[in-house]
Amino acid sequence: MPEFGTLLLEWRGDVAVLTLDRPESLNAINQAMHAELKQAFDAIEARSELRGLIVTGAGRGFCAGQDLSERKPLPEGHKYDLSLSIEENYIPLITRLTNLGCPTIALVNGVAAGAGASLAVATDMIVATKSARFILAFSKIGLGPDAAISFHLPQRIGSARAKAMMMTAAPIDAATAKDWGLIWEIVPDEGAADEVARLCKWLNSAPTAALRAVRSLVDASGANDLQAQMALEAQTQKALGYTEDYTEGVSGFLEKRAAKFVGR
Ligand code: LHQ
Repeated sequence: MPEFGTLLLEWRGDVAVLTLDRPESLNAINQAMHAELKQAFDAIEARSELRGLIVTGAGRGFCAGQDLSERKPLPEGHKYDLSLSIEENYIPLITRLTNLGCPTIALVNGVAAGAGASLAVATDMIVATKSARFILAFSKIGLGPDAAISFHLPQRIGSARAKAMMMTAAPIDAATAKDWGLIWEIVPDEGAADEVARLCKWLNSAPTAALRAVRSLVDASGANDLQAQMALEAQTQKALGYTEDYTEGVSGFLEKRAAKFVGR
């Protein structure tokens, strides 16, 4: 298991729990964290049995986005090319997260701002603590959205709310986020650790291939027409019908017992 300075990566069974660990800056993503995120994803992707990823933050925040202390204005006549960091860091990060062969969950334990919100929204499912807030802070510093939030957010909450969130940078609390369908569940602030344990237990006993199929199908639905989507569903069920978990699921039902899924 790699040792990190800005992250914690632990395994609970076959579920990876990735904790952003720079609480003094609300887990803002600096260059060191970007580098360690790459190593963490190398380790996660290399796992032979991978049944889930939970991303959360240490301390009172989830992630405050890009570390702005690394973006101090340059001397007169010099400017940063912001596309470089996006192409080198954020695009690979979101690509790897959304391509992972298991369900991904963000446990948003406090403020999620800028690219921190983008990271949470790129997961399959968000659980947030009661005091969590989502702030699309980009416009506050004169930037547009990045790290795929302009792709994912309108899909989740519709373009009117997504545009207003991104233009105003207004903090959206957990209750509103749930009302809008951005998050699945709210847990008490002091219940975050228990929730991680509960989610790990569920993911470690879930039919992983079937959950992975949910993401593939839902993600494909935006670009497919009805016939293409139904054909994809048929092909997906064909593949799932050959899995150990399908055989076990049906046996469990017929034998009136809980199925014991192995994730394959
Ligand atoms: C921070 C940060 C932070 C460093 C809090 N950096 N220290 C951008 C540029 C380039 C390329 C790619 O993409 C991007 C994407 C982006 O992510 S742009 C958006 C960047 N993030 C922001 O603009 C958010 C900035 N932070 C805030 O607005 C506030 O801190 C929020 C609303 C998140 C939380 O407010 P509070 O709860 O009042 O906490 P705080 O402001 O007191 O922050 C606590 C500490 O964390 C503080 O440090 P200090 O030494 O004073 O205690 C902050 O400076 C530090 N911090 N965010 N992004």
